[in-house]
Amino acid sequence: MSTATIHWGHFSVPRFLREVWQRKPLLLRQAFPGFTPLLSRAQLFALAGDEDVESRLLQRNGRRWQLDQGPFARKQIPSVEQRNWTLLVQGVNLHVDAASELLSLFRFIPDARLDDLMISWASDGGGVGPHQDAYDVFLLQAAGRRRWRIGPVTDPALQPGKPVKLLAHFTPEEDLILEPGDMLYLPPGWGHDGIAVGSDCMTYSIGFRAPPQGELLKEVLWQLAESQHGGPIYTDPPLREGGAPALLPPAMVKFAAQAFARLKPDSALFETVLGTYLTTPKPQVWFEGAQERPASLRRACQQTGCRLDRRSKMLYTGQAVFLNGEAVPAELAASRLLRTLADQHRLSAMQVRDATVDELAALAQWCAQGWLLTGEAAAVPVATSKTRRG
Ligand SMILES: [Mn+2]
Repeated sequence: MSTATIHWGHFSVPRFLREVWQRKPLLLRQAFPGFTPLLSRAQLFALAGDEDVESRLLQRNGRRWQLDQGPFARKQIPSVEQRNWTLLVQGVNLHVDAASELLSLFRFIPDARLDDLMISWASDGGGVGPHQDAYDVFLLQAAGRRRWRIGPVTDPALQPGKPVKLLAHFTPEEDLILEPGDMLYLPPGWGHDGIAVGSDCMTYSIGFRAPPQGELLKEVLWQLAESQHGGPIYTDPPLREGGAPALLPPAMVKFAAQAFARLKPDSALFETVLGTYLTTPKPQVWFEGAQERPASLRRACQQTGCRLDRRSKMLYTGQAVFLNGEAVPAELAASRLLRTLADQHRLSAMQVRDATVDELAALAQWCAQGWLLTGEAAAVPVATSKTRRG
């Protein structure tokens, strides 16, 4: 697949960011003219059979919904002729280079917001029902047709007793049919209900997560607590024998409150927490390390350049560089070369030749861990799906 560009029509990236992003939906007809699906139906179903891939199967029978979690053997997936079911495959960009390349077209949004590419396949009538998400999402129609009914959510109440979150009272404002190559953008909290019109409907959801503040706070507090290394241990105040052994000692409550009051988070800590948290690979991600020795990996980087593996996540701030859940060592924290790698996802042989000894050692180390690819693998990725099957 040649990764085309997004055809913005009357829009452009700057105009989209100024007028639409996080504000209102936008339908881009033929955003990808002549779009060819990155995976066939058979390849997608095969991916859903892999234990390292997150997948779900949702079937509707009248008002009854049934949700199952993958992996799915082919015989567990209903016949494509059967109506009203959909298969959702999460994180396709982690497994398919071409999907990762497609996501790179959306890097006008900060990487820190990017979640994944989910592919849904639906039989006639299939869909996930009316709902809203805490995501900005681009819904690219890859094959077949899907009818989208969209509208602001005025009542967030959910239908009781359903295995998925379905809006109880959804009043769509717009009714759209998307054809292959069309793309619909929806801001977070916008209600939507997409139903396959005819079989073989494939929709690509490019999701940008809006993390809730409480979730980030949880990470900050967790890391702050870790940095205390346990701290002083609790000692009893003078005890007197009494008739209330089950009473929680007020001194212990005060002791916990003092520990909290002693926390002095500075802005560097918040950066470290977010940088490591947002680059931590998802639990089902694993890397294949390289077998070569450090010296030959260094030479390979210098001769062919290198690129980030599609599963690697890299972010930076003014003070730090983060890769796959780790901050780089202090001597590399100011590296411009590493920031270039983070922004471009690759370094040319010429760029690597300017690397310092420390930078080159780090690149070789990451190659050894499989976070970075070099040699032939560093060349422009080809559209191959993952070969390993669980
Ligand atoms: Mn959705």
